[in-house]
Amino acid sequence: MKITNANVNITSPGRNFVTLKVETDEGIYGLGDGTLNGRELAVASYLSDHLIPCLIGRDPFQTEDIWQYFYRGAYWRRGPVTMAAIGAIDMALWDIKGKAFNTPLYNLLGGKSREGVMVYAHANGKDIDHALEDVAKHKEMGYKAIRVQSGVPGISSTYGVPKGPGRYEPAERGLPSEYEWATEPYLHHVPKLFARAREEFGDDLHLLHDCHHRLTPIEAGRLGKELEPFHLFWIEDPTPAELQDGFRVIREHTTTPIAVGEVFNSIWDAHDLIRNQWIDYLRMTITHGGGITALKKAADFAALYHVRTGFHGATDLSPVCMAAALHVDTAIHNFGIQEHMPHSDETDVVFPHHYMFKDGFMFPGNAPGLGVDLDEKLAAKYPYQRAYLPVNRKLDGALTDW
Ligand code: CS2
Ligand code: MG
Repeated sequence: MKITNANVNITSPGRNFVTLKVETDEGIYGLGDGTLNGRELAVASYLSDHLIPCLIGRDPFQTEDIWQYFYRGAYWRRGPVTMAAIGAIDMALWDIKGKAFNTPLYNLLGGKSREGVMVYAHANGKDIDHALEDVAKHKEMGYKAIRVQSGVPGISSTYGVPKGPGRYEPAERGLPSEYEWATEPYLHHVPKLFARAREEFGDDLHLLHDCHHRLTPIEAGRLGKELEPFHLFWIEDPTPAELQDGFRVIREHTTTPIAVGEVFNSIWDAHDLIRNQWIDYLRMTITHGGGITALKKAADFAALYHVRTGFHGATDLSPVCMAAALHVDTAIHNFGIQEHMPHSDETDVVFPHHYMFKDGFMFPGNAPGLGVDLDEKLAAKYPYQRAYLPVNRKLDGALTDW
């Protein structure tokens, strides 16, 4: 089989997505997600201008060699743009392989290690009462694990909480908006939120929380320690992770499990975190981490150190990436949990898919390959719209991590 053509589709059914379609001389095509929230066009250009010309004519079954060709062969390694582009190609090639063998992707990755993939939902509210109402709603929908974020008194905008009515969506159309941040009110507030959550929902529901890179290691240690009585499933991104050593400090102070990795684009970003057992869950994204080939290796490496997976599944990853994550989740032994932030109906019809949700679990479906398609005619009705993630400032105006 030979790759005859590849093109990049950019569409915005509710939000922007970058999708690579790779075609072959046998009429089989594969899809890959290359969406990088707020930087979509850079990945599209990297693919169209630099990678696709080198892809034409290759055998799509050579997933390992093609991955190495674009990673090692570029001389310039890593970075979110490069790795999202490689991730899109890798995903599309695995999709082709599954379709060519007429089998769902998980069968090519080791088969089924489990029947269903436990997912966690997002619950949020402008204050504790509203956040807990939203938890009740998601529990009613069958979720066994729920991430809880609430507005913090004294801070006008908080990560994870929509500014108005409607679902939370991190990217906003137009230029970046500015959020506000203060650590002390947040640290006072979060233990109260989870005390109330345990009081109302008992011990069985898994509760999670995302700190979204905002604390120093010692502040994260304090938060983790104060949350111990409420036994969270994890706290996520307690501190920015460029300094992997920072997690040693957190570990010295708390037994609350830690999840990190949605902004990583290489296993080297997590190398010290994993081999020192400073984290419990690796949250890399199949797209941004370089695709299925790279993430399967990362998960196998993490398994040696009792680190499980909790792959990123926000709405800025397209249904193509969601499907890829569900196939990997189904196949690997050290799966932990999968994030599930449902796409809008507009997005779902542009990307018809076989994966499904039932009673707190998701299933990749049994269609060959990834089991996701792209309705190109419909996609063309939603042209790209400039959108950015917000930036964040402390109350004195200093820029801080969003
Ligand atoms: C988040 C994301 O899903 C998560 O845990 O941290 O919503 C993140 O903010 C976005 O993916 C950024 O693009
Ligand atoms: Mg997160």
